[in-house]
Amino acid sequence: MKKYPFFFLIMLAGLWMQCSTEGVFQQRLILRYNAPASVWEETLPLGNGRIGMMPDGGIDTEHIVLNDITMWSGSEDSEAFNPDAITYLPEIRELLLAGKNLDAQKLMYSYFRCGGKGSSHGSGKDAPYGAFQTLGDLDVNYSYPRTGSYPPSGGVIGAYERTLSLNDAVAATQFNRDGITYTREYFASHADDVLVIRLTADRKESLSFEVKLSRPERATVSVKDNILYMEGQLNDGHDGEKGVRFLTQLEIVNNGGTLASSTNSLSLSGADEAVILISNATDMLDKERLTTYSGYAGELLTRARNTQYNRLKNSHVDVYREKFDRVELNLGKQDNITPTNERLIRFQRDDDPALAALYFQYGRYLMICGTREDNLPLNLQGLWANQVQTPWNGDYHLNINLQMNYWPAEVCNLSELHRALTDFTVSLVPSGEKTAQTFYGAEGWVAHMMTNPWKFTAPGEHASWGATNTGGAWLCQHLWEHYAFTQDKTYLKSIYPVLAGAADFFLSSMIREPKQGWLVTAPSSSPENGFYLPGSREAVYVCMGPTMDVQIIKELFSNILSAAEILGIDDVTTAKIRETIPRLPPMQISPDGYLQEWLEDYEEVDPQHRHVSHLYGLHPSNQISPVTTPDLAEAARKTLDRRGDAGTGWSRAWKVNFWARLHDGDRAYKLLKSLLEPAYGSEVKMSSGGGTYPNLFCAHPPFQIDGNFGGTAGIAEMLIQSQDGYIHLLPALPSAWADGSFKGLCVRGGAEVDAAWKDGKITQLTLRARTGNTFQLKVPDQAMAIKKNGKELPVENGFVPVGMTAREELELEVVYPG
Ligand code: FUC
Repeated sequence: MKKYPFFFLIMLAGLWMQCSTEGVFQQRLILRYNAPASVWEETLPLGNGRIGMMPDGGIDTEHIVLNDITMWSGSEDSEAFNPDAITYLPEIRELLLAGKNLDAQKLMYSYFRCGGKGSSHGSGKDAPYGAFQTLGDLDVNYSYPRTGSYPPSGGVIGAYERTLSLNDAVAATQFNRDGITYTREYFASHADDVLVIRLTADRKESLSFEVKLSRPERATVSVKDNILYMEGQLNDGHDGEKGVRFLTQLEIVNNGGTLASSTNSLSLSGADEAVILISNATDMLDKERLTTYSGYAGELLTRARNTQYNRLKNSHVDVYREKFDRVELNLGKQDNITPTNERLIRFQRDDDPALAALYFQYGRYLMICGTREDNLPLNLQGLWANQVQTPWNGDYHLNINLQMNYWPAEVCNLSELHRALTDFTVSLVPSGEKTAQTFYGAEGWVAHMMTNPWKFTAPGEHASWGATNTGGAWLCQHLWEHYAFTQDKTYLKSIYPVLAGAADFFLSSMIREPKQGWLVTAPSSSPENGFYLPGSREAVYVCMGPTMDVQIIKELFSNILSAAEILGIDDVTTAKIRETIPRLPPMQISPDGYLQEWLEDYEEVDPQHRHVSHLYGLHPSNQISPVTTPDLAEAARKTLDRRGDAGTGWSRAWKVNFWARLHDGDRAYKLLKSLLEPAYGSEVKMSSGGGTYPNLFCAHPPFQIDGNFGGTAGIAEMLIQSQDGYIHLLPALPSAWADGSFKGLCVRGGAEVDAAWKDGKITQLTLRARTGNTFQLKVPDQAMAIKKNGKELPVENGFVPVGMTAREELELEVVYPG
């Protein structure tokens, strides 16, 4: 190897650091704490999309919560398809047509609901519905060498730090105890599919600890040949044998010291170094795996045991970085010294732009670590749970929450991870068809307000939230968006029948409302808000044609027509859709100037309700825009003012996206700030306490991961938009982010964009086409022209058409006056 003088290397390192603060290289992105976690919401999440762990970094004892995304109790529930419900449907509809919503609702509560126990109001862990559950707990008891000082083993602790590097998905705990520095590194390998913890000390023979595995219920722990086993079977909810079975294996690979075992623990004493390896598998997705689940857990462990720690770590980092490094966001120099919990508190005063960038990248980190193509989608907890009865069963709520989890997938350059959701949607179809037939005598497929890995698609047991029947259709938006960003026609062809099936349900089940003759869903509800009928103070939820349903159906219909055109399809469904679109209700503005949430201008039970369902048309759909529908945009603005800026974590996150779509950067920023309000406590609250925990997990409260992804998507919406057929750079840039840069954000039509700006003006712009296409670029505000190779490009109505071939990279110059 050529030898470089030392000073040259120093210069290179200096240059690298300088560049890295200027955004040319990925910034160092670190979550840092100066004490062990005292509650779970301070622990640091690690994961590889299938398994995960959250260590608390304790000094004498360490508690590490373990997770597997397939740890679901329950099993398929044929009782959910309630055969009697349909006999009440004509009467419910008659009552709705006569304006007797309250009577219709009473019938719904009693009869038009899933059969069986449904979700058991979020206590479903022992019911067929089931719950996403923690895998268990790893507890480590450390003992430390005697120091010889007086008093002996003083246990003086110094230089404690606990970190999570977003750059390489590795967490670390380090401290000095009585003069010895102890270091622990933790990661959930993206390459070898095991959990890894390495312990070292800077003095030989200083490492001694005992490890135990446990679980609050349904687990047996044993030891054989110095391997710790934890195995069990979850409740299938039917007193049967169908529950998910799991097997965890743990092994210590030691350098020096003595390894010993008891009936339920392993211990090591006086070692120089140790690596704890944990593997886990369940039989939920066995059919798709080559081996059985128990064989798989053993295989993973054997492979990891035979691999050097550094190789394990390097290959993990390589696989992870391939995704993480696709996107950069630089809003200022990162402060990697101040503890993250303090930065979070200070953010309310100092507006540290770099913290917003860290939060954005944390959302991408959580997506890369929480989901993967071949497994279940991220649930309400993502992949991370510390309970066996998680809040709301840790399931898949389809009236905002599951969808929000995947909002960043495309724009944040993690398109392949969207497949977890799109494949899951496809898997709901057979159950959804049965639900359409059983409850409505309708064609196609439908999913209501919530689902689980057992493909629950029936109406929920409580009509106030369970009646919404556009859950599946909302998921179909994601099927289309994946195409819009990738332009993958083979994929589009494969999902076309799913879109068409969702449309068939509405085409065959909507009824004609009497006043205007519009076609509407009935019965339905506007998630989860109620209203008063004139002259009554009783809350009503059940209605016909809530605005959100109409918007979702319109979008589904128009996506199908676009897909049909691309694929050259012209069939009965497309013909019916063309006929039906003009018969759907329009969006209506109330006499007070709000966008109406329901067909009628009812008074809401809770004007500040966390759901803002009728603005689905503003975001995630594009039916309301300040450019194309200014009146509706103004009504949306008024609606948001009336709803207020508070709410649960995910509600605040959605509002960041709304204001970004209204091109109001400072208001979007205000909402982002409220999303980042420091939160404590894990008690369920429905209208207060939303914000962000010390580990940057979103607080509903309790912890619910959707707000993290909604926040990340919201930041992306502030920087780039492409929903209206053109690329809009910095559409909602807040004054707090006057200077910055990003790399690798994606737009519909199939391109990546890099941009830098100063005082809000674009100073650098690069487009990278993934597919050959013509991209319409909106001339940025205040700009005069856009140049390519020094030559001005022609402008058509404020847009510059940029034709590109696949994989072409283009540098453009934005010219401002002066
Ligand atoms: C819906 C929301 C709640 C919560 C729950 C998981 O019911 O209204 O706020 O997010 O899902």
